[in-house]
Amino acid sequence: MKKLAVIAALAAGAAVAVPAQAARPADPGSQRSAQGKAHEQGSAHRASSRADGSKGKGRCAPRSVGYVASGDFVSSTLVQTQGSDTADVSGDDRWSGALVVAVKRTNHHARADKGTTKTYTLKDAKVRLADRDDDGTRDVPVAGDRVRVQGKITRLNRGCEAAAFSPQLTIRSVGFHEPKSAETPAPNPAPAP
Ligand SMILES: [Ca+2]
Ligand SMILES: [Ca+2]
Repeated sequence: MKKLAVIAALAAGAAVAVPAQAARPADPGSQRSAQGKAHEQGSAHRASSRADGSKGKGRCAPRSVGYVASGDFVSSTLVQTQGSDTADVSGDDRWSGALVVAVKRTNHHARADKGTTKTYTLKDAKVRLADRDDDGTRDVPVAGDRVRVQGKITRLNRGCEAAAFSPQLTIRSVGFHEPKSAETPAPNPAPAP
């Protein structure tokens, strides 16, 4: 009877042990897959933190740089928005509206507009008009006058995600001058053959 009981116990033990052994090979596999998942999550996390870094603050935040362009005045819809009540003071004068310029020269940050006819939108910008006839009062500009615009434009550093970025241009001041050809004599024409 005792023997049988032992055998039964062994059998029972074996019976218990078999599923345990059968289950064991699955464990390292599931551990591996769990490790694999953890590893994948880790690299995904690193990748997302890289992506966040390229979009967020730090070196990929848009920064403001100087914008300077000059060329020929084409047309404008500028109206004076500030300072008209102090006719004897021009420093407080501000103008808003559209200003169309045939851009000929630019600084580095405005180079994309060189050679184009660009419409600038001004909001309370300083505008210095030229005294075309030297009578002491500044005059309305005419097409062909020289004009120079200055302001700020936002840009991204090289290597930053630029797909969703559009530069913001703010013109702060505009200066008009008479055409150069009216002030300086034209160069001598080439002698006829
Ligand atoms: Ca004024
Ligand atoms: Ca004048």
